[in-house]
Amino acid sequence: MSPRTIKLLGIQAGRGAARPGAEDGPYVLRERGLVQQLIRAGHSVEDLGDIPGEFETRFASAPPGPVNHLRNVLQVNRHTHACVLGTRRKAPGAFLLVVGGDHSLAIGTLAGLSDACRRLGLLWIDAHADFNDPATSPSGNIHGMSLAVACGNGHRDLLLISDYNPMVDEQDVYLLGPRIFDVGERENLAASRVHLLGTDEWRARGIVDAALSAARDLAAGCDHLHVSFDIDVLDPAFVPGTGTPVPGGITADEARVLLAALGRQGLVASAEFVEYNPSLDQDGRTGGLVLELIAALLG
Ligand SMILES: [Mn+2]
Repeated sequence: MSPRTIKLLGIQAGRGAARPGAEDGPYVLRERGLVQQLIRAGHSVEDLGDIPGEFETRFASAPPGPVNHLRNVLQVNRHTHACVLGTRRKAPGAFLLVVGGDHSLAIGTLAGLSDACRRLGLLWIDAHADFNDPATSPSGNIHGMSLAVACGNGHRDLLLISDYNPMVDEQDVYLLGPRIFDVGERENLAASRVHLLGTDEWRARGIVDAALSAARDLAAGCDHLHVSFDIDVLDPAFVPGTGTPVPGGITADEARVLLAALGRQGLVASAEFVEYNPSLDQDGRTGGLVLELIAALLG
């Protein structure tokens, strides 16, 4: 990607997940030189810090219910919505880079982006579909519901974070890489118009070719293209530091080449990297790879 102004936002969301630790992702990525890396690549960087506000972000276990930690996840995502919307309005030409945090944070980023643009396009790259609703979710963890909420299906209070419902039209979503589904989630997905390429089909069509073609298709109709990259789309062999690993994912090389191709194509206007969990990492290699993946997109 050619030199840009990058607005960097950390979202220390931890209570949408099943295990503690993802809330420390933004801190550790900064400690390991995320900002300096972007500057070395020639970009002008404004680090907006983490989401400000008076709320608890550290993980806590919850008695399982239909929507765990709803109040807290609402607070984090309302603040995220305001922060993303304000940033897009003040600096519409800047690239917004979000680092998480668990994937529940996408509700807030997509709400903000949706309210700031005319028509949002979304590449959701993930081992999971995150398409559960409170009735289909076996765990009640909101990080498995965030794409469904963005598409207009979920707890009412979450849907209301954005001025628009849905935040993104199903036909403007490409879901790449999922390889495990809950039963009701699979039914919801089958009934939707989301473009779905599971890992095997994605690889058969070409990891890079299929993603570039999806991005081109979205950019033809949408005025803002966002990439939501859940690092668990990679095989657990490459990312021990993530909370819900699923065997059979893409390799580190495939992910690097994919993101570099998307960066070169120049259609992506914002991206988030989520579900990096430093407390589960081994020898810091997941964190190192996340930095490499960000560099691949923005290098
Ligand atoms: Mn996810």
